[in-house]
Amino acid sequence: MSKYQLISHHLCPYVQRAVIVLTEKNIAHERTYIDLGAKPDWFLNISPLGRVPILQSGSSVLFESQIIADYLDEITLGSLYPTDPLEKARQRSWIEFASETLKAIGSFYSVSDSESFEHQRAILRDKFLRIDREITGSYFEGERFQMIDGVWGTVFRYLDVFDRIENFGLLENLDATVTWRESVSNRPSVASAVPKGYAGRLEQFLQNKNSHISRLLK
Ligand SMILES: N[C@@H](CCC(=O)N[C@@H](CS)C(=O)NCC(=O)O)C(=O)O
Repeated sequence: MSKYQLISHHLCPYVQRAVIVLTEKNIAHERTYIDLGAKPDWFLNISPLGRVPILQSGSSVLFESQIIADYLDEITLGSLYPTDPLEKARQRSWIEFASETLKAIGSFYSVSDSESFEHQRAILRDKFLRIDREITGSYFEGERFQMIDGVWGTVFRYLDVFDRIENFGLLENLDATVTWRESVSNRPSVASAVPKGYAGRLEQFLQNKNSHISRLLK
């Protein structure tokens, strides 16, 4: 049995955040996928917030994806953060912004009428407009893959499915973000962070939402 067990869900972007660091840092681990619609008792017993990811190491339980990702980064060589404390803090600010962008994506695919959908589309577009100004290379900062790139890789993955539905113009004229998205999505740790059949599962999930985007999917 591996030292680390990651309690996961097939579609969860926060789980991917941990998986990307486990892969980048070559950390042996096992993953257990659970059904969040029928959470097992053993999971509810160990997960204080009832959410994935959970990282178990012996009798220790860690929760909250960024805390897990930072711990895995700290116990291995070659940090995925800049060494300068101010630059590190700045990147962590934009990591927090990625979590807010994931919430905006959740609203974007959940609203049921076209007016609310357009409103959420504008909110989401604004998130990309803001991050676009911060990018300084083919990765977020220069040419080195860092923690922030993996985190935003989990955001960009949604766009792959959205793009198959329609051009929502989320990245229109945002050339830096378009390049960044491509570099990050091609990074092996990011590309392999989801289980087989991910895209089909996400489409099914969106279809079941009974929202505006569900109707566009059909
Ligand atoms: N802030 C948390 C968010 C994790 C999260 O929202 N996980 C979702 C799946 S993507 C979950 O477990 N939801 C189940 C629930 O809230 O009941 C983190 O970064 O770990």
